[in-house]
Amino acid sequence: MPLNTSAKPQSPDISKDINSHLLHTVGADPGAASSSEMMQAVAQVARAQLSERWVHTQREERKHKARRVVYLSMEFLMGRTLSNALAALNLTEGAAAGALQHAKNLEDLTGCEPDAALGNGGLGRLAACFLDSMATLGLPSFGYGIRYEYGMFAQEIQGGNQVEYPDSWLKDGTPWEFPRAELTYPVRFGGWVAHEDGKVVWKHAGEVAAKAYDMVVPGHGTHKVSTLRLWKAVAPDHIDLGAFNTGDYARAAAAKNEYENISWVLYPNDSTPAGRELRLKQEYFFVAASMQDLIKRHLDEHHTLDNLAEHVAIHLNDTHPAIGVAELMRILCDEHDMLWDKAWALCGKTFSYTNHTLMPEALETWPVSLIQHVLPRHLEIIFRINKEFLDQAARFRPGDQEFLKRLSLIDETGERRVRMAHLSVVGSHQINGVSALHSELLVRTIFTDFASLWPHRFTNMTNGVTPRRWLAQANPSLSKLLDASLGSGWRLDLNKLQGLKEHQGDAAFREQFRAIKRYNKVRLAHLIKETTGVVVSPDSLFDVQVKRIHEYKRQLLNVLHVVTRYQAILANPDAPWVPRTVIFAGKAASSYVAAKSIIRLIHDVGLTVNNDERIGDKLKVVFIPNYGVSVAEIIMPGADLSEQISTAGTEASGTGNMKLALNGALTIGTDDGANIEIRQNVGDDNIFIFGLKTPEVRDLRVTGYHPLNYYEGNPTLKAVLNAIGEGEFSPDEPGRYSALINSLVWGGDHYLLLADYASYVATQQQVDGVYRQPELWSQRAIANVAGMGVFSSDRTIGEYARQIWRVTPAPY
Ligand code: 26W
Repeated sequence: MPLNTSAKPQSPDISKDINSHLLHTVGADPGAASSSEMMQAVAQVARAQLSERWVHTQREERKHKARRVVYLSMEFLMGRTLSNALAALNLTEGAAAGALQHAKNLEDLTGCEPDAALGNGGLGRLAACFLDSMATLGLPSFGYGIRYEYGMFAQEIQGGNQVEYPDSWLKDGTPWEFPRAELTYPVRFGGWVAHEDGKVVWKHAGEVAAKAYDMVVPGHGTHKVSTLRLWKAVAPDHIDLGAFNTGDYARAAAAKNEYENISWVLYPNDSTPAGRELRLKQEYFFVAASMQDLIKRHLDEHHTLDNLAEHVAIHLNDTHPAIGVAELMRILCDEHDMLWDKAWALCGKTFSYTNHTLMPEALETWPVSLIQHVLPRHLEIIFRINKEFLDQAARFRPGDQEFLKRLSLIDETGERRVRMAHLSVVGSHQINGVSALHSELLVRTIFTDFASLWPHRFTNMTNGVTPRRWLAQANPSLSKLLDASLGSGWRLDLNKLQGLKEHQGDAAFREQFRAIKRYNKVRLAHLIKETTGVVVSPDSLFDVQVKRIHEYKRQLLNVLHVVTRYQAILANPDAPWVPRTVIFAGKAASSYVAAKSIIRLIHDVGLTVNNDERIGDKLKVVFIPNYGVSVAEIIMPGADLSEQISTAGTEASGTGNMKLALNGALTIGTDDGANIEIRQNVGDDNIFIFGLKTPEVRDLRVTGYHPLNYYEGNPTLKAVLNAIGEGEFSPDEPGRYSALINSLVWGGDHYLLLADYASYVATQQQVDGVYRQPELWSQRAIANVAGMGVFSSDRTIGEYARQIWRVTPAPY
């Protein structure tokens, strides 16, 4: 009997399998295989085991008629798969040994894999963390999305400007997908609706086939897996055969493209919904295919739809799949002859919805005319849902026409539009925000009227991140220290990190912790050198802001501080400055002019500051290009300071804030999103909170905000804004940033940068003060890691499973 039964079994020797796959699957000489060929061979070894686990999981779930969760999401930012799969399958050491036999490191192999970047930012990465947790908790689950041929664009910087390139992640194929040729469903569009003696028939005008490709998501510490099923649009076989037969191949190919373009590209926009027909078609395309798939599975197992709600929970990741509410009604009523009321009750028990943003410009609405054109039957269904809903609401508050107007699924001001958030709310039994503050703001602002009708529908599920990727995989050095001091259980129970509190006071432990941080900073410094050419010192404070570039996230406020510091160092070069490296990364939506201008400004400031000999190592500014999951895995462990500086009330949650704190960065942030809960969990002394709070932001806007007063009243701020606005950092084009600066001083400064500036700069000085005391800093950094247990996505998914989905791990 072994003493420690929880000890990890030894990782098996897989060198023979690797060689066999090199020879038989990859088609490469095992004696001369490249890193990329090795990566493919190792991936094949993992793939075979994933396949076994998938088959087993499906078989058991069928046998137990398990209740499942279906997670509908337009975005899944999966990143790379190999390292995670090896860890889950306990193959890491075996793969490393196999690689070594070919004179390679495992990192040489894993580095060859392109990211699956099928998402824009936080929402997409959250979906990927959730799949990891669903698999790990053993929840019967499917994620459904789109198999975009081109994911999030690749960002290059040319002359300080962002340039976008297509992300052809599939060009060399991927070892991770399982094409399911037999799972192909028709998805229809357009046409008109015939009402023939009580029967409704959608006379569609076009049809495309949706073909399933599965990615297997392995759980950790379990053999259970989750499935990510992605749909590819394929022209139906019968299209324009006439053109082919007459030899008009070009016309036939053009027709084919018209269908297949539906799954070509991810819309690279997280700020304003693209009001384009193709986007609406994408939304309906993947929802319709997913619904057919889940209904087929349900009928195979249960032979009736009457009990659908007992066996499936469908989750809407934001409003992007909201058309699913109308689609389920259409399937039940039109195709299965269910009565409307019964179908509607079933729908309401099945759907739940997460809102990820309060920003009015990001709330999806579609012109009624467009839905009429693309989905005429769905529009009728939406109108009927709306009518019955408004009748009910009118009984609740008789005579209040304004109330009904605000609640309506149709926005009647100007061009009539369907409000997808309203459709999601009326169709769901639970609606949640993604942090305590955000959920509270939802019921106080955009959903107040709904909350007065249905207070119990609204709830909070604070976001989380998977510790497997964001600690175990991204930070092997810290993981080793944690294993040695706490045991390895934190991977599956992140609350175990609390045990670090005991070690906080131990000088030797702090010393090791600092050495690990330094090692990770050296790694990050290498990446910076490689990608930007700038040499930075790992002994400087690494001050990190990484996220999509957006005005509300206030990268520009960070730049204002950088310039403040630059001017202060020049004015007082001999003061005991704490050397800083300010690190930015993130993509701007291609059409977002102000965000792109901020990227350019960061580069211009960097050029000036980094090349100013009077400054030296006291200040460096770098922008790491092409931010994505894999780049983040290097940045998070190397950060000292985490910038979370959105205007209070604008960042729904944030998840980068969690990844950074989990890796021992201290946060400088506003009272916003999950920062508030991070503060509660790490303690007030271990975080730097500054700036206006949400009610103060509201009050200031109501009483009248005058940015000019801040400009005139603060000479330091004035000097900074003047320097940027007058071209000190763009001498070749002095007016380059006048619009950006004018939007602050004269244009209303919508996100209140000037109002928060003084508080921000003062807080940055406090940061320096603590950083000067390495023992104190590392004590606080350790307290951050120790307090992050609650931000595991396992906790989040556990809450969703219990409170919203009522799904439990199948008992096998
Ligand atoms: C097409 C338009 C579009 C696409 C995506 C509009 C808005 C979105 C998302 C809501 C953007 C997003 O990623 N939101 C982020 O979601 C994270 C996960 O909940 C939160 O942590 C972030 O605060 C939120 O900005």
